[in-house]
Amino acid sequence: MGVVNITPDSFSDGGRFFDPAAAIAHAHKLMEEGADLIDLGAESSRPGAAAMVSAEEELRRLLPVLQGLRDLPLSVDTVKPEVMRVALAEGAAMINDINALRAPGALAAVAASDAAVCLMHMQGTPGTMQLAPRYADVVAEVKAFLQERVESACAAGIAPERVVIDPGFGFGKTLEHNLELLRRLHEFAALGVPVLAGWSRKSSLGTITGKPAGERLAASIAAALIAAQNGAAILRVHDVAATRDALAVLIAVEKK
Ligand code: HH2
Repeated sequence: MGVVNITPDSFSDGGRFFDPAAAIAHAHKLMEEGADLIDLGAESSRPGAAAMVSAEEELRRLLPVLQGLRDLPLSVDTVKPEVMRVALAEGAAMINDINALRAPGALAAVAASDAAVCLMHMQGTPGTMQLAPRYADVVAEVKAFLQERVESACAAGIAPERVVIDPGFGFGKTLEHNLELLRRLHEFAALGVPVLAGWSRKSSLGTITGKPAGERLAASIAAALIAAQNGAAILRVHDVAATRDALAVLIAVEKK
């Protein structure tokens, strides 16, 4: 899954693809590099992000890009049912919700379509989530949350074949929490649906390497490969070509 943020303020690529033509060109580039799916985000969820943008503003950013990329498999990264409904009507293949369809009306919006959905775990909200993340057992708590959300999605009429789960690296988690989740990612297979992992350029990698977001490629690839080895079926990344090369080596080794 290649990331295209149509935002002025995303933590790693904010402003680069705010112009619809730049976003469209970047999505095509990521597909040429080997992405299977493009994740379009029109609202930043970075830690400490200011007030959410309105649904109108999110759609104003999103629509020209969605309409310009009709031929590609698209995921739309949004927490708002209004935005989900429009994205699905425009043909989005997946809704990627960092809020796991908890907003009123979100389950129904996805249930009314045939699209896939990614249910992600987050403790708190983007504005506050990194202030004091706390868990007794991070893997058990994230798993229990995701299990409940998968059950809610199924109860709302979303077939389990349409559901993907994501522990939400960096969303209300310390470095230690993120590492524990990565180390034990294979335990999420017990929920019976594919696992998505997003480590690309995240601040935990900055803490480990001491590098700013623009210099975290090697660290991102290392984390992506560990996630793949630990069972992730989908990797959410900004750097598709380099991740593809790394994955090709893993696949070659595992083929034997
Ligand atoms: N991470 C980000 C955004 N959306 N969705 C899922 N399912 N999993 C993630 O780990 C995830 C996500 C944050 O990264 P980015 O899109 O680069 O930044 P921003 O939220 O600032 O736009």
